[in-house]
Amino acid sequence: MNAPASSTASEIRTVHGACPHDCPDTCALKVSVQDGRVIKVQGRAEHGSTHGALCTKVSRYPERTYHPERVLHPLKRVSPKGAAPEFRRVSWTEALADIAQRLSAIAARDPQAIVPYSYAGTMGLVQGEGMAARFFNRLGASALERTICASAGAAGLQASYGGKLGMHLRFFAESRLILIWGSNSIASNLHFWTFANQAKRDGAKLICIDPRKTETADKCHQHIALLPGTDGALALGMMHELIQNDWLDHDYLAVHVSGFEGPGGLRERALAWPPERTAEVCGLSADEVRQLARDYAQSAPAAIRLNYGMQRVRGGGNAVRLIALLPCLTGAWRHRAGGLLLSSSGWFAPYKNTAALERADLRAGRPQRAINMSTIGDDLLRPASPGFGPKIEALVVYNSNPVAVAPESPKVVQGFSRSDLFTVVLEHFMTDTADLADYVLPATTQLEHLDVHTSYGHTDVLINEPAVAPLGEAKPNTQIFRELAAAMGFVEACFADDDEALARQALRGIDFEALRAQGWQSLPLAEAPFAQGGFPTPDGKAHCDDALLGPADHVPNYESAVSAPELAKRFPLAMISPPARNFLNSSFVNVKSLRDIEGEPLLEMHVLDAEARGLEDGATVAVFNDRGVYHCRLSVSARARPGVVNGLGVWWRKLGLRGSNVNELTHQQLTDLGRAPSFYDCLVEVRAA
Ligand SMILES: Nc1nc2c(c(=O)[nH]1)N[C@H]1C(S)=C(S)[C@@H](COP(=O)(O)OP(=O)(O)OC[C@H]3O[C@@H](n4cnc5c(=O)[nH]c(N)nc54)[C@H](O)[C@@H]3O)O[C@H]1N2
Ligand SMILES: Nc1nc2c(c(=O)[nH]1)N[C@H]1C(S)=C(S)[C@@H](COP(=O)(O)OP(=O)(O)OC[C@H]3O[C@@H](n4cnc5c(=O)[nH]c(N)nc54)[C@H](O)[C@@H]3O)O[C@H]1N2
Ligand code: SF4
Ligand SMILES: [Mo]
Repeated sequence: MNAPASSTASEIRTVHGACPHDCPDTCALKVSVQDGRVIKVQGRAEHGSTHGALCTKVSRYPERTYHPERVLHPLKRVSPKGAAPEFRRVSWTEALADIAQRLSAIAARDPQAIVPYSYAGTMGLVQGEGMAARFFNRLGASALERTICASAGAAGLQASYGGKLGMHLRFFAESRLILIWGSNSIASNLHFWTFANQAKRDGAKLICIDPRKTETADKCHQHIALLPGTDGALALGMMHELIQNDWLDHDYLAVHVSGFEGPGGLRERALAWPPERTAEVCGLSADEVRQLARDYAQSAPAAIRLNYGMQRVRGGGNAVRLIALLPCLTGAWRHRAGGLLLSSSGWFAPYKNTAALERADLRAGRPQRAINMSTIGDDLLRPASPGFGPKIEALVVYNSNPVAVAPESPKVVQGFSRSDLFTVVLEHFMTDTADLADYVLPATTQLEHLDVHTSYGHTDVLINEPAVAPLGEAKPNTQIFRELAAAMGFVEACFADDDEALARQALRGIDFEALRAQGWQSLPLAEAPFAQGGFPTPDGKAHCDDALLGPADHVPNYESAVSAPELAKRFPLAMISPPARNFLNSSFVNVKSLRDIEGEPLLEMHVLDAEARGLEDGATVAVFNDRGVYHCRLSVSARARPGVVNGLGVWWRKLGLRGSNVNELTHQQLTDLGRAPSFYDCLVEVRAA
């Protein structure tokens, strides 16, 4: 049933798949194949969290795979960088030989001038950093700090808990109170919403904490529309109330938490945040803060679904660190339906054999400088220097679309347009990034290759079997790096490992045959992981003594009236740019049926802000600051709170209005912890275009 073998005419065969996208749900797929063609992609009914349902995007996965604009053979650039992109079809032999020659010449001077650039176009262990990491380690290339999404929150969780660990998804169904915090779950974490909705039907209260009145906020009992970047302050204000009203679990605190009591401890620091101060910083009323703390303390079990939206600001790391301590103060962790979930990915750590998969030993002690993917705009424009190392001379991009998704795109575009930069892009489509490549190499989609997947929203390992043969001349990422390794003269045996060997090497303690047979394997984990403490820190306790910012637990955004008053006079609106429901980051923007649902790139603005500017609903507007201009359609909407505008979705620049997207406006300053971008820490002004 799982073999990619050919089927007899008209017989429908089903194949076990896994959704490859950067989404916490990692759905189990049932892929139906007829006459060598995928005819349908559905959710596996038997899989616990997938429950037979997919989001609209991935139900359209065949439309994406069989898209008439799929790149199906290697392309070589024939127009100068900066001019309209023109490419010529070349053979794999010609492309690989030329790329190997170009990279070898650079490597002979300094291999660190070559930089891999990848993220989560696929989350698969095999097609992600499987063969690719081996290739770049053997080459001695620069490392990439993969910070663009989650590293501030990861650092916050690490500080509090010692790892990226959280509640089990399914037990949210039994919670009495759920704080949906910085998460538009209905759009971006649909299969969590199913469990939250179950709790709601059983009488639980749902509270959404989000500057935007999202589709999820519509379905919650209460919406707390705080200002962007003030979540750390809100957590401190809640703690103030928990302490003042003695809503603490003293036994849990005494045995399982360190750094709460004593001079400089969290108790003392939180007492500096009475509801009035908190309310002023957060743009809320003091009663909202008091009532939130009361609800949180008095409804057991209380659960928090935190998501990454709230950590894309200067203080994002410490905000996560503080929110993660709330269930330690109340002892919510004692119950399996209490606690917090930001990411479950740490549960997989013992089962992932990264050393075997990525083979860091192939670096053989050579130096390795790291380039932060979130500052690629600046770094491409930097000359060689002792602090920076060599100028970047070559980029190999796979599983990512940096020209659209990285912050401050005017600089990213300028960097990618350098005529002396050699860029290779492995892609399905001619994205904004592929348009600036020297070579575009056709990669397979999830329906055409093998992979294994972990998840950051649940705790199952999944397999994805290839359903059909690669289309055209497309090859899996692994195969492209295998052939590139051969062309470069790398002879180590590990470059001959096939994808199944890579999949087996990537996992340990998982029965691979059982995984194949069922399509997934669940990790054997405790139901209430921290009921008796046991955090993965050296002393087994949760830590609030890591005052990583020093005495200030909360910092205002880089761009705010508090920290940059002159800037705020010129650009008085705070802009956040959360995901669009029918795209996945910049993926699917080119799938017409999905783009038709989204319509046009939108900026949501409150009616008071629109009236103050004489702007009408539906107008084409220019959103601008000192970094750039973004053209989009204005939606005068109650989804925006006064003073905050919502620029939805990361559109492909070339499919947006006048060739721009929201990252024209974002900046490259990094978060307090984790060296991540602060996409939602951005001031703008808006005028009619
Ligand atoms: N449909 C769809 N699903 C997706 C994605 C997508 O692009 N489209 N992206 C995927 C990816 S890459 C990720 S990382 C995950 C999670 O990605 P997230 O970015 O967490 O996704 P959301 O839950 O949609 O959005 C976060 C929410 O945070 C809110 N927010 C913004 N600033 C603040 C703030 O300062 N404080 C608070 N409390 N809230 C704030 C936004 O208004 C938004 O509603 O989702 C994944 N799922
Ligand atoms: N302003 C703003 N910017 C943001 C965000 C935001 O909320 N606001 N969100 C940020 C977040 S959370 C993230 S995670 C990043 C996401 O940034 P990226 O990880 O770059 O995500 P995508 O834009 O989806 O681009 C992934 C690309 O990989 C390609 N791909 C998919 N599978 C394969 C494969 O098997 N092989 C190859 N070679 N290519 C493949 C797809 O075709 C797609 O073009 O964007 C960030 N940028
Ligand atoms: S994008 Fe998320 S919800 Fe949609 S199919 Fe993939 S894992 Fe499931
Ligand atoms: Mo992300």
